[in-house]
Amino acid sequence: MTERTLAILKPDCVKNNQIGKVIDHLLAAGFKIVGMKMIRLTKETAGAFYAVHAARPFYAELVAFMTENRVVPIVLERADAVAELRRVIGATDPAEAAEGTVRKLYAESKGRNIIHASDSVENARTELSFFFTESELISNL
Ligand code: 3AN
Repeated sequence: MTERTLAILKPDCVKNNQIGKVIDHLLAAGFKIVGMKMIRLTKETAGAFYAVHAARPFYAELVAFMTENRVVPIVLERADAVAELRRVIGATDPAEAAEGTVRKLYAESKGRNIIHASDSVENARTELSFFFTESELISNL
């Protein structure tokens, strides 16, 4: 079934000029871009986005990293988008990510891992509305 999911190109991706390469990879994997913007997260907005991780030991590091440069939230559409994007980006730790995945190709470490992807259909819905209004995501006729 056609689904939407959220990717975020993280500050390391923006800083290293890898936006184009990663977007190319996603398009080649059959995703259609239906929303995209470049923004700078604040400590408050990054903290709210990652609120589920608030109790984890790496939370402060994660919020600091996500605010160190601009990020590019992207809404992606295709069949089984949520599961497919998780497969295409690879494991959280690039050292454990499968060959040919975005994180294996471009990421540096578990903390600085280039891209975020929603991990469930329900979370995708919440995360899309965190960054985009309804009118920004209207389907093309
Ligand atoms: P994923 O991004 O693959 O869904 P999660 O949900 O386990 O991974 O973690 C959310 C984010 O927290 C990761 N993208 C990563 O940037 C960061 N993170 C996860 N584990 C660690 C860790 N052990 N040390 C530093 N940062 C981490």
